[in-house]
Amino acid sequence: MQSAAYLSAAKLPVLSNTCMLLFSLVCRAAPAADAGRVIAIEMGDYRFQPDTIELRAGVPVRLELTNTDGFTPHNLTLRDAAGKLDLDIDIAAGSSHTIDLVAPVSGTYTFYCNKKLPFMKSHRDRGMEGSLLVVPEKPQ
Ligand SMILES: [Cu+2]
Repeated sequence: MQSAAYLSAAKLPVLSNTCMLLFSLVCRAAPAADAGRVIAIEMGDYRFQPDTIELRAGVPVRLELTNTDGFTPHNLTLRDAAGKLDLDIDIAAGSSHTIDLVAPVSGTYTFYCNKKLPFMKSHRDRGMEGSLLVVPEKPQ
């Protein structure tokens, strides 16, 4: 499945208008890589791979989220206190979803999976968490 963030709201009711606030990704190893970049994130075995992603503020990048587990649903939740980032994307086992994003504000954000079965540790508590580092749009 593939859709821009602003189009996915209909398919993902949990994604609100804030999805129009796209955010960009720039890999930690190559922060200069910019628009048009695709970052594949695998979700499986209670991990995000990679679990550290560096983005450049204001630059659109595509995220390809893939749940590599055969049975367990996962999720990507990413919110900041100011409400500029508000993602809550469920990915069924064995499924993928693509989203185009732009991070508007530099900073460090935590993303995680919000899944939890009753009487079990949450996926986040089992380690399904990562860091999103958004660097300023122009190198300083
Ligand atoms: Cu999960």
